[in-house]
Amino acid sequence: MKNRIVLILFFTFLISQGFSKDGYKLWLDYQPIENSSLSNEVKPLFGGIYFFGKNPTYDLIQKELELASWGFFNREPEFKNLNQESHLWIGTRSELSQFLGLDHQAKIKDLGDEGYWRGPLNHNGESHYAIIGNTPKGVLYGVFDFLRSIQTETFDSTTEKSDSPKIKLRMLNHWDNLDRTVERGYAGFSIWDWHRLPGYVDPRYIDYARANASLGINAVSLTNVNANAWVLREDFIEKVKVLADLFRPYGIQVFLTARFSAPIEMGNLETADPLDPEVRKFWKERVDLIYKEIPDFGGFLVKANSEGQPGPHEYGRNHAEGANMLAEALAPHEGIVIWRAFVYSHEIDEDRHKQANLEFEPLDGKFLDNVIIQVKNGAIDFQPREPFHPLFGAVEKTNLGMEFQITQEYLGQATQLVYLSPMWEEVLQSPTYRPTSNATVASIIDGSSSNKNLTLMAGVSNIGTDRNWTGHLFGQANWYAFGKLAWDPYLNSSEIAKEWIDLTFGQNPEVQRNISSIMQSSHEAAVNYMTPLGLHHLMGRSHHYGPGPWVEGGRADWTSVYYHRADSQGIGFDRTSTGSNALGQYAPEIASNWSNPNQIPEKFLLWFHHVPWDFKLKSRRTLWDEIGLHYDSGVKSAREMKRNWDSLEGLIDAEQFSHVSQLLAIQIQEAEWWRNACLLYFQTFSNLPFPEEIEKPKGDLEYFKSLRFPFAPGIRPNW
Ligand code: GCW
Repeated sequence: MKNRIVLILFFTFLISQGFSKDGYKLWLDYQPIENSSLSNEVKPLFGGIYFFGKNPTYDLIQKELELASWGFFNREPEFKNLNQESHLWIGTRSELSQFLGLDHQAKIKDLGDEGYWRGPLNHNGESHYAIIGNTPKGVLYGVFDFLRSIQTETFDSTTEKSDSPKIKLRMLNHWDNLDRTVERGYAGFSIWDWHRLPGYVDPRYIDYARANASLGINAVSLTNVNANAWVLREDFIEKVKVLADLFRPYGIQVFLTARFSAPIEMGNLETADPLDPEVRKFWKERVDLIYKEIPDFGGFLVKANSEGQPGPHEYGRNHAEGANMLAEALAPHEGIVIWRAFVYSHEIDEDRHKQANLEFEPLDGKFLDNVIIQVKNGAIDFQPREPFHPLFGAVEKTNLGMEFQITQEYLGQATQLVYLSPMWEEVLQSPTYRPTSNATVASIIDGSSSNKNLTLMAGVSNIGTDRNWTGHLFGQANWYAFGKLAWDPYLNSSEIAKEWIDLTFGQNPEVQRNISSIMQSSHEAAVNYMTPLGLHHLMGRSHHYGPGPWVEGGRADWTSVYYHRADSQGIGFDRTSTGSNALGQYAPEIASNWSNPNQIPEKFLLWFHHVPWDFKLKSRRTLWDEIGLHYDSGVKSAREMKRNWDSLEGLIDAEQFSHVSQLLAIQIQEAEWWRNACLLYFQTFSNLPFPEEIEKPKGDLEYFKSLRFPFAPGIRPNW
């Protein structure tokens, strides 16, 4: 007993001293530098820092360097004058112009507003190390990269590095409600403490901004796309202003979601018709009011005419008329409208897969320049794996942005370790064949093949009030990878993972190898035990937690049976020309290739084809057997992930170890539950025995069907 108390006191002490790794510090945990040659190289830089200017961004860079110096060396950094011994030079190109040769000047200028250059700089026989941007924001990004290179032990004072983002808006979308619940949030409540704002400023806001800035995330939309007009009231704008003021020096612009019916709800108008002069006046005045408080306000993110949200269709107007009305109000202030393409209507009896293209293709060329259409990565809804959305490449004149979901609504929520970057990479690297023959999704959203300047990658946030921000420690890796890909959509997931592992778990090669293999296999594992071979939308109704392939009744495209279409003959959704022909919305190269069930990549087979149970796959096995093998292999991978993790006991921080180990045990149970429930259910259609090689599904289908989760997190209010 006494020993236990001593132990508890010891842990409490560790936590209070910040020794224990509870995840709060994210990837910005500046640990002592153990490598002595690196330490010798870096220490003098922290002993002689010189800023070439003064502004709020430099003030916070200074604070970051202080934090880092205490972490790396357990001592205060020294800020010097130019004439004293200054080793680390920090400033913009114009501030340093007299020290830069023409070639340096030109090189840095080309990096644009947000790019940075860092490297050795010699002056009067003295060598310095300089971090230079064209703006303070570029400098900030350079400093974070410099600190990261120290943390990952890749810093080299003799080489130069420059970088600049490929996408203009790199944005988090919070689905946070004003009552602090978070739609599809699995990490506690919203970090926006609206009730205590504007008076109380939670220190978390700063750490949130630091984390985002360290990745180059430069925009956030604070509120749920299922919007509440209340946030546009004066008292709430006061609160938003506090956040905007805090985020500004970190280079982060604030956006809000605009509820289309706000003119009725708060303007006492009878209509929200976008062509009505009073409605236009309402929005113009509201926008002017916001900009008076927040001069660099980003603009509005809008979900309209989708899942019951109000929109222009109520008034016989189209998306362009709706978006343009807001865009006109925002244009004088250089604000933009981000209009979501996630639309599907109750009335239209078309495969939901087709609806965005049906609504947006005819409007190509009708949207104002400050409108960007935000498109989910796939046409259905953030499923464990989706083919890329057919709107990418289908319009030429419209600005298109990407929407990924960082929060794991359909991918294990916060109980499962699923590293999402390989999934995003797969989408980004997909060839679209349009608008140019070598175009990929990445080249459309970074503007290089689509010739657009207004470019965007948005990620639906997985952040909440949990001490470790994301519920599952590995949720941090998804936030991290999203930021990295938004900066450069051509990056490689395993390299991103490596960097995050370095920053989170340190340098031990065995630890790195093991965790990297866990992360890299995790997405395919989840696809296998949830929805292999192109199956989709099999999750439990509304909360989307766990399997529910039997879900039927009510609105068809909210059920599982609508998507898998299993019957005694076979399974899958025929989206070829004999079915819904959603495939016809892709470029002819893709449509013709994928319309053949023997040619389509098998990972998409049942997404586009209804296939007989005895159809032979490339392995020469039947579809039924392959379905069994895939579900089973998913479970086996989950177990392998835990075995790998457990072998790290003693090599990593005990708190991190236990947190993940416990969650992996849950993940195995959930994977088994998925496999058992889905295979037993599908067997009622196939009437075939399970393949020999697999562990036979256990349990009772009726029991699985009877499970209910009314208190699962993240459920939509009134849903
Ligand atoms: O994935 C679905 C979610 C809804 C969400 C919607 C959307 C915000 O289940 O909760 O609503 O997508 O993206 O608008």
